[in-house]
Amino acid sequence: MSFLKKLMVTAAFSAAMFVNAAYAENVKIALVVKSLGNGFFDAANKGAEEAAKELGDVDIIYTGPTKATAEPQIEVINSLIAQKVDAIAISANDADALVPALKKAMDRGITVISWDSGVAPEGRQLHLNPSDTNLIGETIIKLAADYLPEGGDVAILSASSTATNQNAWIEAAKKVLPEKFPKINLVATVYGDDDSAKSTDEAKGLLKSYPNLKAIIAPTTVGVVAAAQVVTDQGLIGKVNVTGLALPSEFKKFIDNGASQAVALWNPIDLGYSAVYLAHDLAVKKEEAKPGATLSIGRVGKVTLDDTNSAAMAPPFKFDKSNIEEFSKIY
Ligand code: RAM
Repeated sequence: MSFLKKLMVTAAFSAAMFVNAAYAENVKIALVVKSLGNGFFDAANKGAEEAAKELGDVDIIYTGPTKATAEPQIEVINSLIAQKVDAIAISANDADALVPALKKAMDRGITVISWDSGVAPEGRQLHLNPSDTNLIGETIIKLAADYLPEGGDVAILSASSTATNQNAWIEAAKKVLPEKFPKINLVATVYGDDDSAKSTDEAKGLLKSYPNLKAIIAPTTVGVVAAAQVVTDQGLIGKVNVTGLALPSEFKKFIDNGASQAVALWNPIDLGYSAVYLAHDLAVKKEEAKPGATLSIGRVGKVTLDDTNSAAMAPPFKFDKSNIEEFSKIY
């Protein structure tokens, strides 16, 4: 073999080695959701895949339990530890119950962040909120109050009773009620567990127990659809306004038929994108999670961590007759 040929063969061989090595070193990021089959999380996964493509060295494992509870989520975490993933980005079904399993993951060198629904600080390196918690709390009440000038009874249909995010929003909502919305009377909070059937039953139960109910506020994309369907089926359009946090693609028909005047949400695609971006940059040690740190998240911009290593993204966005059509095509 001529010297030149030898050189070319060696070069090709090393290039192949390099490609293999690069492939073997792809950062494995598990996007763990509260439960599978939820359109909100499927939209977040779209963003996760987008970030993976942009970063170029990421494999996404999109996973979660079938029910939105802590126990099966712990099993998912343990299996990801066994698979030796590089990072876990989780939307938690319980702030505390997941901590031991996530601590074990961190002890093994796995990067752990929470997003959407948080884990207690000792169980993760950072938490990414979709938006400011107090702002979301106030928004969900305002969405009902804006269409109730005379005030009246409202009830909350939440996700699971241990969901960190919904519980924080409801607490924030209750705080602003007396001062900012004195005519709004919150009569009950019930839990549909982000399960369509349970949410439907709970919505029916509210309508039965509170015949004067003027609005159902569901700060969950699963619950809000179930409640609007019940109001539609029971011929209560115009009497009970359903509102809360909804995915435009799933909810458009209830704005169209009048079961709801307006809902709100943030961009779930951006949220999934950002979670993966942050998990990646911590895993490859490009960024460090510490109070006060400002972290870059690609096309989404930057976030700054507070003293609990939490950050918040953009304000929620309101959807009504004027714009839901447009957004329903995006998420
Ligand atoms: C449901 C989930 C999720 C929440 C949205 C608004 O899909 O409970 O955690 O952020 O609603």
